[in-house]
Amino acid sequence: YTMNGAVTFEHVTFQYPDTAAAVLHDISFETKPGTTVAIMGATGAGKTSLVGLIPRLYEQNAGVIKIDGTDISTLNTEYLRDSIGYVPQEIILFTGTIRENIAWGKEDATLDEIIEAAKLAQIHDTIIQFPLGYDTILGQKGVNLSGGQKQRLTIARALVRKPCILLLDDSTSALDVRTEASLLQALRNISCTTFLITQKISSTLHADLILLLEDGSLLAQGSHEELIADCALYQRIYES
Ligand code: M5T
Ligand code: MG
Repeated sequence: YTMNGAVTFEHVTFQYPDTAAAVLHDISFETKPGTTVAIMGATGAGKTSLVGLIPRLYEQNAGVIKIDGTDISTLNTEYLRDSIGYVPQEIILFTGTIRENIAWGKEDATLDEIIEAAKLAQIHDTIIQFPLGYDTILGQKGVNLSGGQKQRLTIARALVRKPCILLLDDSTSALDVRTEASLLQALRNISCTTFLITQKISSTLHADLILLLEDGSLLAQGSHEELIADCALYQRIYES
């Protein structure tokens, strides 16, 4: 079957094997398929750790994580990671063409699939302005992209695998508000459940669910309107 991408955390607690204290405490939330979930919180709050549990990069110590109602610990990890696109916080591009960089990890991707992913990631128009287009070489020997262009290229790399769930770890920090909004809308249109780690209020405004983490705990969750009404920390972030 293919995933709908409804993710549920039930009382999830997590500690890295080599650390003394838990970095996530009793996290519970529920997402609907195809929606946008923004994850906010100060540095070290546990944002990267939380999304890493979804493709089972780590195993939680307590609690249950479900996708479409199925406990992910019962799912084949290869299947799970095939269905989940992960754009890590550290961008990795290599010397090679744009086409090769997008297809990295899915070398059998056709040019049509690469272009489709680049369009969704809002980077196609930039790519076709280079004289060599998708054959443009990146890196020391070639073109140097801006921070936001690199981010969108790595998002395209995740999208070429046609994920049902997309994890964006700070991957839109360098994008302007309009480009980010177009990206999120494009992901909604293909019904891809999107977890967006962000420090920007502009990204949370259109999220269906905002998770606000503080020291590994879920301080608040809800829509922008709900958090503005109920959560003092969110109000402070909004006003700053
Ligand atoms: C949360 C610790 C980290 C922090 C806490 C990735 C990682 C993190 N930690 C480890 O002990 N080992 C690891 O491999 O876990 O860290 P985080 O989830 O990375 O926090 P964040 O993503 O909210 O922070 P940032 O800076 O990316 O905004 O105590 O030491
Ligand atoms: Mg992080």
